Amino acid sequence: MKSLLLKLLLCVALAAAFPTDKQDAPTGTSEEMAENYLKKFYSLGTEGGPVGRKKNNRPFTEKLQQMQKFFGLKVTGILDSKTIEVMQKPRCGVYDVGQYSTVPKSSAWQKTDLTYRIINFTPDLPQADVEAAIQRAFKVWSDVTPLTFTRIYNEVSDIEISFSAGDHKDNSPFDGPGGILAHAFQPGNGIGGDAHFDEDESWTKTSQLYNLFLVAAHEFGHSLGLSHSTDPGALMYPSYSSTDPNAFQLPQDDINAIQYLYGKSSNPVQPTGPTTPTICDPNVVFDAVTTLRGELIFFLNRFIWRKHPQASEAELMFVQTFWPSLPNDIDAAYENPITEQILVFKGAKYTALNGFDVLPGYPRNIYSLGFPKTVKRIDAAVHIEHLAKTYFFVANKYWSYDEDKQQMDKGFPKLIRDDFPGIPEKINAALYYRGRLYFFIGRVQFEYNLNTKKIVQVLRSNSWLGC
Ligand SMILES: [Ca+2]
Ligand SMILES: [Ca+2]
Ligand SMILES: [Ca+2]
Ligand SMILES: [Zn+2]
Ligand SMILES: [Zn+2]
Repeated sequence: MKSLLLKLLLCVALAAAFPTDKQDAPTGTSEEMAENYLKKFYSLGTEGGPVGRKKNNRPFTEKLQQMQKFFGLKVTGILDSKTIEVMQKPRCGVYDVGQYSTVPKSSAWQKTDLTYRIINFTPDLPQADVEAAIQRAFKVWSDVTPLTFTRIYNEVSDIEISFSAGDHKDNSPFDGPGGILAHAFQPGNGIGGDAHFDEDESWTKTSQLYNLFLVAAHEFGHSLGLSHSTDPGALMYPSYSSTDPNAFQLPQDDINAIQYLYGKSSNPVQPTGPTTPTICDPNVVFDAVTTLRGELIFFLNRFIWRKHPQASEAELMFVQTFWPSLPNDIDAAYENPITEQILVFKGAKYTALNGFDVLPGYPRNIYSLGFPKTVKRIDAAVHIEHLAKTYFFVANKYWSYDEDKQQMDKGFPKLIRDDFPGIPEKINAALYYRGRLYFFIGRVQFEYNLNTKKIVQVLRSNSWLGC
């Protein structure tokens, strides 16, 4: 039941992702929702000026624009469907103060050895799993700073951790399942530093919603004095992002923010973290590119860029937002339009996806496709629709797989340079789109005509993303 619900949620989110160009007329309920959202997270109505829902109400429009700017949306001041979609995402209950790259040092603890206490436990997980998630969430921050965190049991600590539902006597009631997941208070006495988790959520230790470690690591960032980041790849981004909890590394944006407050770690090797790609970064090298039911998906470490042919802009999201069980840093991917499956390769394993579902029985071994044991990973894969063949590229060779017979064609591997003259070795990704073949090699792509066996043009890799 839970997985069905999750699927439904995903489908709704995906269906909403590419609305037609016309603005949705906001209904009474979405305006009310938006007003509540801006009151909670953008202090609408608390900074003077009347609160109202009239369309020309300036504070409302200004706050809406502030919110759109924060989330990198088009700043229109209009409650369009994209804005509503972002507002409906589950998130942290702490307000989004604005576009700060740093927070004032005065908001930090004036000591580095901090204590925490777990006041109560959620029934969703065994106690040991809650303890492990919380310990690991603190380690995220102690790994990159001089901070230490010691658990105490019988007296009041700096960071008091509790699970509660609805009103829990701090003027910031929780809201039932979804919506606000947790909140935390900035450093200080009493409630300062404390972190509260909404017991109406289901807490997990997996990539199922909601992973306690990921949410706790975010909340402890507030407990230490951080505010929200506008970087969609940052841990301190306000909305919950499904990322692989096991592969989690603190992003560089968060490292910079916490080190500004507390200084660097005493570790001789300073830890660094992943950065979030910007759409037109000329240095972008894609891991893999595939079509997905008319859209294009560009894999890039822990992200995908998703581009609909009718949309002017591509959307950046975590790989696991689409496919919770898929790993980061994949090697190759292709869509078989007959089976409507996407095959995703990493190392000697591959997984089949049907839309947003991982098919049962996967991952499988690539040797079941007919590769010799000498092949440890695939550089790129592409399906050529009118031939019903899939080409796999490995170093300077390629294989041809017959999708009808479900076997490798005889006489392969062949040398890439013999059959694709002019195409360099070591292909990063390949795509067949509207009758043309594209080879992505480093920062560029070669558009290739299969019939004439000629390179048509050389483009920048990210020209697909509107760059
Ligand atoms: Ca909630
Ligand atoms: Ca619960
Ligand atoms: Ca690749
Ligand atoms: Zn937060
Ligand atoms: Zn609270």
